Amino acid sequence: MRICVISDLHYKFATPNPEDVEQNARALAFLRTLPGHYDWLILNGDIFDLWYDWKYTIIKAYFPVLKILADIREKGCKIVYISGNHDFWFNDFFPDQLQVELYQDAFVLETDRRKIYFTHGDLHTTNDSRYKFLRRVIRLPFTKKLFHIIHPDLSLAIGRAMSRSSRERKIPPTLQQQKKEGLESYAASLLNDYDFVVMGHTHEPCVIPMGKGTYANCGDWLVNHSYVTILDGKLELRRFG
Ligand SMILES: [Mn+2]
Repeated sequence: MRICVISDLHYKFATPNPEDVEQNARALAFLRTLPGHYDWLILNGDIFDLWYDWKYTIIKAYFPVLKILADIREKGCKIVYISGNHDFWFNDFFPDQLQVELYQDAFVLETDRRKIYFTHGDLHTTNDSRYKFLRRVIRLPFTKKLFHIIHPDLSLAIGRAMSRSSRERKIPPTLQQQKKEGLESYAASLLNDYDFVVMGHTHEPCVIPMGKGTYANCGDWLVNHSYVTILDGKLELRRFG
């Protein structure tokens, strides 16, 4: 089996500065290399900077990405999408239009004598009860409904401001360290039962042998342009370009 794992692309629906335009373009250039090359594509969270699909509406700036996902599906590759902390408000678009399987927390795949655990990782930062509370509130059916009933242009303007503020807020080194250590210790706790644990969220690519298995982090597409492949049971961290 040929598996490709990507996370933290943070594809923007509004691209006001040249850096964002360049990031989106690079992400697309990479995605265009995928159709026909894999059996499984695992989208491990934070692919879009914000996702919402309304009853009759999707976000048009995402069309190029969705077109490539359709091409990937057409070549017979299965696509699994695990939500991150930027993309969690899914309705029926992905399963109905692209036959993408959605998972809120984690996905397990057993293939080539390997048991693999995929999750974004945002639940596993240590000492982050504030975020865990916020995560629960933001995923409540009521909050989702609220986003649903205001006009998409307005809800996206709010969403954009929120996602920008979370991005521009400098992550203090201690929080980044807590993220990294939290994810590593969560991986360690799983690696007696799994051969590979693959996460994202820290934006720091890594491959770390632990216990009987390996913890890998896909990194990100803002700085590292990195991703993970598992080809016939062999895991590798790669960089694009
Ligand atoms: Mn994240």
